[in-house]
Parts: sequence; C-alpha cells; structure tokens
Amino acid sequence: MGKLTGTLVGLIALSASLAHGRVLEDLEQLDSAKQSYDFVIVGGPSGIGGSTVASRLSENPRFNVLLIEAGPTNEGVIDIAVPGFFRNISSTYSWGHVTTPQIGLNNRSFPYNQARVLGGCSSHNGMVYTRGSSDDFDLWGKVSEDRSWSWKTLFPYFLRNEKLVPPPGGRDASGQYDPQYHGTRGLTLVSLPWGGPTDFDRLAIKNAEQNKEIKFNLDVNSGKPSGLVWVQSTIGNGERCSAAVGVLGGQVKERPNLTILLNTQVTRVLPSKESRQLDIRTVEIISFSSGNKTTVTANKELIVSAGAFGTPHLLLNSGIGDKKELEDVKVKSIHHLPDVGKGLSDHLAFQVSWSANGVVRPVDTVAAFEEWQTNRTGPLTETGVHQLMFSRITPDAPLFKEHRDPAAGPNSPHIEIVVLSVGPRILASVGLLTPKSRGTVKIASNNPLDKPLIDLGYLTHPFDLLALKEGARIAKRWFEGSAYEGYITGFLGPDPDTLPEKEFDNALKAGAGTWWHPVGTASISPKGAKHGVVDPELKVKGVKGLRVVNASAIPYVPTAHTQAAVYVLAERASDLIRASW
Ligand SMILES: *[C@@H]1O[C@H](CO)[C@@H](O)[C@H](O)[C@H]1NC(C)=O
Ligand SMILES: *[C@@H]1O[C@H](CO)[C@@H](O)[C@H](O)[C@H]1NC(C)=O
Ligand SMILES: *[C@@H]1O[C@H](CO)[C@@H](O)[C@H](O)[C@H]1NC(C)=O
Ligand SMILES: *[C@@H]1O[C@H](CO)[C@@H](O)[C@H](O)[C@H]1NC(C)=O
Ligand SMILES: *[C@@H]1O[C@H](CO)[C@@H](O)[C@H](O)[C@H]1NC(C)=O
Ligand SMILES: CC(=O)N[C@H]1CO[C@H](CO)[C@@H](O)[C@@H]1O
Repeated sequence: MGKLTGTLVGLIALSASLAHGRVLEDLEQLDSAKQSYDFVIVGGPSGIGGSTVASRLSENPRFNVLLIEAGPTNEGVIDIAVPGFFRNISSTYSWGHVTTPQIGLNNRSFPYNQARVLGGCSSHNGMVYTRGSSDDFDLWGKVSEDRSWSWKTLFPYFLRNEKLVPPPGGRDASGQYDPQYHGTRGLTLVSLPWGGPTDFDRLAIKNAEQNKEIKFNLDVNSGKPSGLVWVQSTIGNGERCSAAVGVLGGQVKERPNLTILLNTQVTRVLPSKESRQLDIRTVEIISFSSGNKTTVTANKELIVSAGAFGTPHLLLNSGIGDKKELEDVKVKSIHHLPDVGKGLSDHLAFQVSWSANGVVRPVDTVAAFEEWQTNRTGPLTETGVHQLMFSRITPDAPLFKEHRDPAAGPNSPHIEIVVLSVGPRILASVGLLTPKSRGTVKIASNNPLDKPLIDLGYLTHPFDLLALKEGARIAKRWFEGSAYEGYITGFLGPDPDTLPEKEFDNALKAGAGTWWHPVGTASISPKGAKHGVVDPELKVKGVKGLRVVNASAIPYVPTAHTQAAVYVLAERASDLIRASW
C-alpha cells in the first residue's frame, strides 16, 4: 500500500470512527493492545446469527463485543438495498464457492453463493420471511432432548425480533396476514408486497376455494404453513432489511461497546495454553488487504456464526473434527469431534412451466428505479413473487410404501411451490422441504485460506427424487383447477406422468438447483451424547469458551426459507449467553 493511500485510509478510518462509532474497515485499525473484548463473534458471513448476538450482547454496557466480518460493508451498495435488484448482486459480495461434482445431479458442480458482506445471507437472499412449522421446532427439542427448544418457547423470540410494517406505499394488506402472529417492536422489518392483488393473484385465491389439496391460509407464520399464502418479506420502507440494517442498524452500530471489524477473515480458533480443559477463546485473523495476521482473545466467550460452510471450515482448520480425516490433510487434531461438517442438508428445487394467456408486462426498470429513489415505492420494492404454496405429499402416495415420512410432523409441508407469471409463461419452482439426502463440508488442505470442499449430497437418498416428482404432480393438479380454465393453455413439463421415467429423472437432475438453505454441519445433540457437535446450549462439545450460533447448529432444515429460523436461534442463544455471565 502506497504512503498516500495509507494516509488516506488513516483519514477515512478517523472520520469513520467519528461518524459511525466503531466500524473498522481493516485489521490495521484494531488496537487490540488497548481494547479487551468480553465476546468475540466470528462472522464471515456475519449474517443473521452473528449480527443478532452482537446486537443483543452489546445492549449490556458491561460487555464489550467484537464482531469480525470477512466481507465489506453493505452500506451504499444499491443492488443490496433495492429489493428488486437482488438477482444481480455482484459476486464481490460472495465467497465464490463451487460445489463438488454432485453424483445425484449427473455429476454437475455449480457455483454456490454464500455472502461475504456485512449482514451475510440476509444481505443477498430473496428476503422471504417464513418461519417453518411448529413441528420443525419441536423436533429440535426432541433431537437435543431439551424441550426448551420448541415452537412454544421460541415463539416469543420470533415476536421479539420482528417488526411488521405496512407494505411499501402503504396499501391496505388486511386479509392477507394475521396480526396475532406478528411482532411490532423488533428490529427486523417485515412486510407484505407493495403490489397486488394482481389478476394472477386473484386467480390463485379463487382456485384455492375449490382446490382440495391447497387451500388459502391467512398466515404462513402461524406454525402451520401449508396452503396458498401471501408472501412476507424482510423489507421495510421499500428497502431490504438485512441483519446489517435491522438488528445491527441505526443506534446499534453507534454503541461504544460494539466494534465491527470488516474485511478480515478468521483463519483458526486457538486453544489457550494455560488451561487444563480445552479452552478456546482466541481467534487467528488475517487482513484481506495486507495479509497481516494477528490474534484476539475473548475474555468470556468466542461465538462462531460463520454459516453452514464457514463454521465447519473454521473448526476443521483449527483441528476440531474427525481425527483421522484431519490427519489425512495434515491438520493437527486438537479435539476429536467426528460430526463436524457432517449432516449438511439443503433445499433442492427444479422448475416446471406452463404456457398461458398471461399479459404480465416486464417492469420498466428505469422508471421503477426513479420511483424507488424518490418515493421508495413501486415494483422494485418487491421481488415479483406475491404468493407461495406449501403442500404435504398425500399419505397414500406410493413413495411412502418404501420410505418413512421425513416430515417433522403433520404441520410440516413436504413441498413448496414458488410461482412466477412472466408474460405467456408460468414458471413454478418446486422445492423439496424435507430432504433425506445429506452431504458434507470438508477441507482440502491445511491452508485455512483454501476453499472448503462442499458436497451437498443432493438426491443421494432415493426418497428425494420421488418426492420432487410428487411435487411436480401437486403443481400440475393445482393448475388443472377450474379457475385457470381458459388462462392456462398447456403444460410444458417436464411431465412425470408422460415422460419415460429415466427421461424425466434426467431432466430433473439436469435442471435442479439450490434454494440456498444449507444447515446441519455443526448439529445440536443431547448433553453428553457422542454424536453431534454442540450441546443444547450451543456450546461445542468438550470445549470451554466456544459456542456456535448459526444455521449450522440446526439439525434438520425447517420447512421454510431459513432466515427466520436463524434469527430465532440467535435471539434465544443471546439469552443463554447472557444468562451464563
Ligand atoms: C461500555 O460503554 C460505556 C459508555 O461509553 C462505558 O462506560 C463502559 O465502560 C463500556 N463497557 C465496557 C465493558 O467496555
Ligand atoms: C439489475 O437488475 C435490473 C432488473 O432486474 C436490471 O434491469 C439491471 O440492468 C441490472 N443491473 C446490472 C448491473 O446487471
Ligand atoms: C459420476 O461420477 C462417478 C465417479 O467418478 C462415475 O462413477 C459416474 O459414472 C458418473 N456419473 C455420470 C452420470 O456421469
Ligand atoms: C503489516 O504488519 C507489519 C508488521 O507489523 C507493519 O509494518 C505493516 O505496516 C502492516 N501493514 C499494513 C498495511 O498496515
Ligand atoms: C412520488 O410520489 C409523488 C406523490 O405520490 C408522485 O407525485 C410522484 O410522481 C412520485 N414520483 C415518482 C418518480 O414516481
Ligand atoms: C451469522 C451467520 O453466519 N449466518 C449464516 C448462517 O448460516 C446461513 C446458512 O449457511 C448463512 O447463509 C448465514 O449467513
């Protein structure tokens, strides 16, 4: 770095520290000698988990908190702020991960976007706010043998986190949600879409009146998501409300007890030498710009919230994982914990389509952007999706003769269908919410800067392909409904009922892609159990000082888009952490 730029950076740093409290652009600004931190939170992405915990812990003036983020700030990035631009957020803000060849998908490997920006996935996701079913959360309690993880105990945390606000533009959305299930005082803004009901939305409502399988459901977030629902999104005042904007936004970033360190990667967690029990509260960090390294030690606890890929990547690099597998890549094992990186699970989806007499005109982006800039209203305040469908696979479906139903309970739908009407086409993305396939996150070498090996194991369990096929049938039956007569002109497939089995399966494998909901790589399990990675208090098993607060701790992917579940996990985790100090 040149001297002039160095000085400039210094000046910017100075003004930044005056303007924003303590948001540091680079490691070089961290005066670790002068500061000591009670809690160090490892993000990267420091998305929902890390941001929520940082926000809650720094409420207490007795705690000094450091949040470390690998990526840059979200501030001033227009594609992140404008909801309708989410599809073209630059790859600068992601890790550039690529999956291993997926055996279940004809050996395809593909890019897997994971955010590398403040706010994490909530800064670049599709903003859908669905919690999942009550059964999904009760299952966490069963798996961890700790009934304090349940829908009932977690429900108040959903409310604490959420602030339901009117749709952008302020249209009346009554009849499209049920206020009793919503919070009104949290920091995460949630709203119904700006537009609608369109003619296409009305057709769906009408169709639901006659449909036996998918009925209108007033609120997807009641714990019973099945049915046709209006979408709710983490959008407020026409802008994306990510964790960086919501739980870390406004006054929170100004707190003198919260330091946010950007553009810094955590490469390892290190055990302290003095302690006899394995005590891990130190992180080794590296600056993205200078490559300079240093360490920071938390007085109280280290909290890892680095996501379903980043969390196991970090633990494995640190020597926490399966001893034998670590030796194979020449990493010295410090703690044998075989399940680190195992149990990866995700939502896979594929597309079916119809031709239709639709006349949905494309958005005039220039005019819409002007409207967004002046008024924070218009089509760019939403993603274009107004409604979602959630459905169970009927119990008499043949696949249940061979396979046990993986759903957490009767309230958990197996299938989600996201429908988009684009001119003369209707596109339905059919996703499997209850996969049986599992994958892994491993490391390729002992260099922490090398990318992890991400194998999602899609369709490696035969249930999943059969279930997706049933999903396509559910979508077909829906659009055969009388409300669509004269509107739909034909099914364009792929059709599970007319194509030869092999051909259909291949079309599905060739077209399927992710909904970016990975969980399970540092799974919760009962206290004292040998399997799993964290105990019911989210502490890493057999280690002092170290917790995991992220989607990686979620044992089974909820039947929902995962962000709401991570918020609630992190809200509860914050209480657990505060209670222990
Ligand atoms: C937190 O900030 C307050 C107000 O600036 C200060 O008095 C206190 O010492 C800080 N606490 C810690 C733990 O640094
Ligand atoms: C971003 O998305 C909008 C709408 O999808 C598109 O019109 C615009 O050209 C995109 N911008 C870039 C830089 O790709
Ligand atoms: C995928 O790769 C595996 C292992 O290399 C190989 O055995 C298999 O035949 C390949 N499958 C396809 C569909 O190419
Ligand atoms: C990196 O560390 C070295 C040694 O401590 C220091 O001299 C140098 O200024 C640092 N680099 C930057 C960009 O601050
Ligand atoms: C913004 O809103 C005002 C008041 O409703 C309206 O007159 C104006 O045309 C809007 N501006 C744009 C660019 O849509
Ligand atoms: C805090 C944090 O890192 N959140 C991440 C948790 O896991 C999900 C799924 O992997 C990520 O998308 C989040 O960014």
